[in-house]
Amino acid sequence: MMARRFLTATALLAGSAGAALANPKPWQLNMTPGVTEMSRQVYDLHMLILWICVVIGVLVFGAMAYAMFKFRKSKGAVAARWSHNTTAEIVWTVIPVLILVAMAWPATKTLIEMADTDDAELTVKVTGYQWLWRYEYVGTDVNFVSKLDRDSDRTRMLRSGLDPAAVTVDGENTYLLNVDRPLVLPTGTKIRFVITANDVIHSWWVPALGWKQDAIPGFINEAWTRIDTPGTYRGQCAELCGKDHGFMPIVVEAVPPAQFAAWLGETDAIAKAARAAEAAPAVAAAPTADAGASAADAQ
Ligand SMILES: [Cu+2]
Repeated sequence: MMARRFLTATALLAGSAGAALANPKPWQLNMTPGVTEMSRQVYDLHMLILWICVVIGVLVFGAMAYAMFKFRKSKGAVAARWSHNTTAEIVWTVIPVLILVAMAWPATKTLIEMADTDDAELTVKVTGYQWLWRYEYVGTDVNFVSKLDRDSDRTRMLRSGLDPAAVTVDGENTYLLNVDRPLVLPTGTKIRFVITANDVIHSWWVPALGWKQDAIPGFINEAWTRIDTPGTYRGQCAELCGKDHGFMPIVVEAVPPAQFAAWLGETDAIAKAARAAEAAPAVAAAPTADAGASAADAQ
């Protein structure tokens, strides 16, 4: 186990720094700072509010412990008899209100920024299904489903006898965390997601991007990202969506813009060729009378 963990750690170090920072590791505590400006803002907010809670906790429990110890009955302490103190009541109302406003201010600023999908350079439509994802690059013919990879799928079968720890990619354990076709995205580009579902509610969640967004049938939700670091970022469906909810992971492959443009161009050309072939099968099969007739009908 130790050796495996060491191997995993080495592989992560050898891989892209972004991925090493962003993907969860065994026994990891705390959130990931992620690989986008927004995910870092979310992380910083989380840390700020965590520390505010720690300070309040220490003060409140410290005061309680001090009072219980210092004014204990065995020392002859006698309880005070008064029941109201207007000054104290104002103070313990106003101070928490000020603290809440001080926390809500930066949180609201981040939420407003997260909701602003204007000026996106690329739009990807994400559709959740039981139990896989469909990705469409709006404005192109690139449209594919992304589902659990074969290794994980075989291993998860009841009584498969296969070892989940043996499902790895480059030394990283990817059991239930890998797909057959990842979502390829460019780095340094504002990408808008329009997210919906075709059957029940799912939720598209990649922790490294800093948000999750519900995929709801009949609704289109929006989100956006701008990924700083190339790498492979893994996520999962985050809304209980049926018996295979745990088997519809998400993989984002972030690549530099030039590499993305080449990938998109190539994939689009293949998709267009496939569509053309699909639209004209009867023409290709023209020698038979039936096919000839249906081709003529289609004209
Ligand atoms: Cu789901």
